[in-house]
Amino acid sequence: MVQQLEQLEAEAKAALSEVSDAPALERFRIDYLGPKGKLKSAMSWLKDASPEDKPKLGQGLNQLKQQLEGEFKQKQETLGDAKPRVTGPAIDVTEPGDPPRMGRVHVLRQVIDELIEVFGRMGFDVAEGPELEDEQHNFVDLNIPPEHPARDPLDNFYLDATHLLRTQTSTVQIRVMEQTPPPVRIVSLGRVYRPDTHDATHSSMFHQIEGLYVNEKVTMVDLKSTLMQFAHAFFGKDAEVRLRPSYFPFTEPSAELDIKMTVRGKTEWVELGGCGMVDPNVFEAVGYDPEKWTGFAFGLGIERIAMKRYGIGDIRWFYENDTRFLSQF
Ligand code: FA5
Repeated sequence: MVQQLEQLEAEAKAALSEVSDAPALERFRIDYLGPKGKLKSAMSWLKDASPEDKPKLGQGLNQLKQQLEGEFKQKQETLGDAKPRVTGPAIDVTEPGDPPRMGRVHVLRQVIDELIEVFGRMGFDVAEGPELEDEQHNFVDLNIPPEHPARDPLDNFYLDATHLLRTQTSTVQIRVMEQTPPPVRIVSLGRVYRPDTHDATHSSMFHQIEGLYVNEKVTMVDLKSTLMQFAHAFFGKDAEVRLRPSYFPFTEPSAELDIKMTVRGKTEWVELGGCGMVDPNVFEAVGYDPEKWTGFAFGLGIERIAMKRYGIGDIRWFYENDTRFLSQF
């Protein structure tokens, strides 16, 4: 057994003396000093050794180990790091990368785009107006008198005595008619602001779609059939439309648009917004001849439309930027 040890020592030293570069040194380390190396397996001789040989053999093995490790270290210092070096970049460029998280169009923007498309097919152009408005466009020209409760400062976000964040997209009706001679056929989609208390169906910032059609001999039939076409195109051919009498200062007669739909097995009438025939006072305010021109207008809440379309239970989810919600659309 002692002889075996001497043989191992001679063999290891010869192997080490032949090492001339870092890869060879690493091979030596694996062959002799590694966990599956020859020195490790030589340790198993101990259990077969006779009691009198055992201490000597143990000592010899330890000495050999220390010696080889010492010489290994020395060589390592002269030859450099013996561990296999990764040549090239430290990352494996052939590995498939983490797929980038793709963004997507916000559900409200998707609905807005679809509304533009649906009304575009019916001949409506898209018009835009400012979110920061003056009282003239938000109220006066829309036939909303100074004493009307809608003008209460507590019901509006006023920025100074005469400017406020628009409370409705009806302002764009005025801006378009001021600049365009009739006939006009536009939709306008955008943000509006009201200091409403936040709950599942109310937000202080939300979106509306405004529609305005002015021509000769326009009637309620045109209004209802346009809204019906929209409902069928957007909610499916089974959607039913109902106009419920209502009041808006800028339309006469006025109505609320309800849509009958089945949400999670429950059929109900859902209010989407207001509509009516453009009030002659509005035509006068923008310089249209009310004796000649007739028209209809409507203003619908886009969040409400989206909520009904997708069965979304809370308006606040649109604005929380929670990708678990947004990625569903
Ligand atoms: C108007 O804003 C009128 N300008 C609509 C109109 C246009 C009538 C043209 C006639 C002619 P109303 O205040 O009802 O009407 O609002 C319209 C819709 O906006 C509501 O039916 C609802 O869908 C939505 N809406 C109103 N307030 C909120 C709110 N706080 N949060 C979310 N949606 C709202």
